[in-house]
Parts: sequence; structure tokens; C-alpha cells
Amino acid sequence: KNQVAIVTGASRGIGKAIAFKLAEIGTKLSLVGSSEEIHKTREELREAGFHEVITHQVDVSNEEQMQDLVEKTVSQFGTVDVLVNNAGIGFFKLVEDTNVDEWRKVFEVNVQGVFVGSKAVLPYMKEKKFGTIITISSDVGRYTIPNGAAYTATKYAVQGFSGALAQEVREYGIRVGTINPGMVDTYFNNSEQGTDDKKEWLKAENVAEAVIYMASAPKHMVIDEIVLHPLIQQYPI
Ligand code: NJP
Repeated sequence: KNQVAIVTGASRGIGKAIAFKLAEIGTKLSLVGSSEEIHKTREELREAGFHEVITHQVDVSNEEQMQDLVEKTVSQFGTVDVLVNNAGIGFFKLVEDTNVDEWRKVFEVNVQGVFVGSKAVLPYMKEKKFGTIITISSDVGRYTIPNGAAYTATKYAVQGFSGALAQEVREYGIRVGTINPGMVDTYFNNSEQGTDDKKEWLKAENVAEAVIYMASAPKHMVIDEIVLHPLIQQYPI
């Protein structure tokens, strides 16, 4: 409660659901998206009665712009307590059909974006001796699947990044964790939300609830990882 959170990829899908859930518990929001749609999320939040929201049309892989928006967040709200690295893209192709530009782009957004965002908030969280950095990774950051090597590799990368960062910063009271969902009904991979074939999938709100749980854990506690699947998709544990 009464925290300040930056959420990336909040134009739609999981990030937008996270923004609404955080707003409902009284969080001040600084929202990031690479398209103009991000400003619509602010309007929808305002219509729902949540006014402590600022938005930034920024590509998460752009270090200068990410640092700038973190500074703007702190000057607007006085601090930053939570970063949710949610922005991500994905595609599913055989390795032999994947080209270097596709490989580079998915790494820029999914991996460089997480690095740049996390690095930008660290000085403020270290000074405050408190903070929570949550990355929306994926179940494919834990289990490999065929037909998605590039995307899978990005999610393994952010698992590794988060694990190492967690150990670097815990002495400053900063908690680092990942949320690893299976199939979620969003606009991911150029799909539509709410179609019949996704009825049994997780809802964006289910993932957002996990964020709330992590971000509101007592200060002495860190939730390293939450893995969640639709029942129809559960892997052997
Ligand atoms: O996808 P979608 P999700 N800079 O397409 C933004 C992970 N995940 O909500 O840039 C800044 O509905 C984009 O906004 P805009 C997945 O890997 C998903 O499902 O304005 N923002 C939009 O708000 C990802 O990490 C599933 O167009 C950028 C958002 O990202 C996270 O969940 C399963 C950006 C994408 O919304 C959210 O994805 C799983 C950039 N460069 C993990 N590029 C699943 N859906 O099944 C995109 O295991 N965005």
C-alpha cells in the first residue's frame, strides 16, 4: 500500500492488469509502453477513479529514456518502490526459420529491457534501503520447448539475471523475483484477447495477483519465484 511502482508494457495484456490491481491497493503508478496506447491506459485508470498515474511512451531497451522516466517518476512521486519488468515480445519459429534481426529484437526487449530498467531504479532503491524488482519471465524460462528457441533463450536469460541481481542487492533491502506463467490470454504474439480457444488459459488478472503478492510481502521476506499454469497445461512437477 502507498507504494510507487513502475510497470513496463502496461498498454495492454498482463501489464495493464497489473496496473489496475496495483492502483486498487493504492499504488502510485508510472507506466511504460512503446506505443501511444500507453496513454489510453492512463485515461482508463482515471475514468476508474485512479488519478496518481503518469505514462511514458518509451522503448524499454533505450537506456537514456528509461533513466529519464525513472527520474521523472521520483520527481513526481518522491520515490520508487517497485519495478515490474513486464514488457516482452515473443514469436514461435524453428531455429532454421529465425533470422538475426528477429533474434536481436527479442533479446533487446526481453533481456536488455530488464537489465536497463533494473539498473535505472537501483540507485534510488539502494538509497532508500528498500525495493522490489519483479520480472514477468515465463514457464519457458524453466522448461525448454521446441519451436521457440529465441524466446525461450530470452526467458532463461532473465532468470539468470534476476538470480544474480538478487544476491547483489539483498544487503540493501531490495527483493528480486520472477513470475513464470504458462499460457495467458493476452495479445501476446499478435494474438487477440478473449478468443474461444483461450477460454481455459490463465487470465492477465491471475498474473497480476501474483505481482501484488510479491510486492506486498513483508520487508523481511522475498518471494523468489512464482510459477503458475492453467490446469490444462500443468507440467510434471
Ligand atoms: O503480451 P501483450 P503479454 N518497450 O502483447 C509492451 C510474458 N508472458 O501481456 O509497446 C515498451 O498483450 C506492449 O505495449 P506497446 C511475456 O513474455 C506472456 O502476454 O505500447 N513496451 C504491451 O503493453 C511478456 O514479458 C505469456 O505495444 C513494450 C506489452 O509489452 C509479459 O508476459 C506467457 C515493448 C505486451 O503485451 C507480458 O506479455 C508467458 C517495448 N519495446 C510469459 N514491446 C502469454 N501471454 O501467454 C512491447 O509465459 N511492449
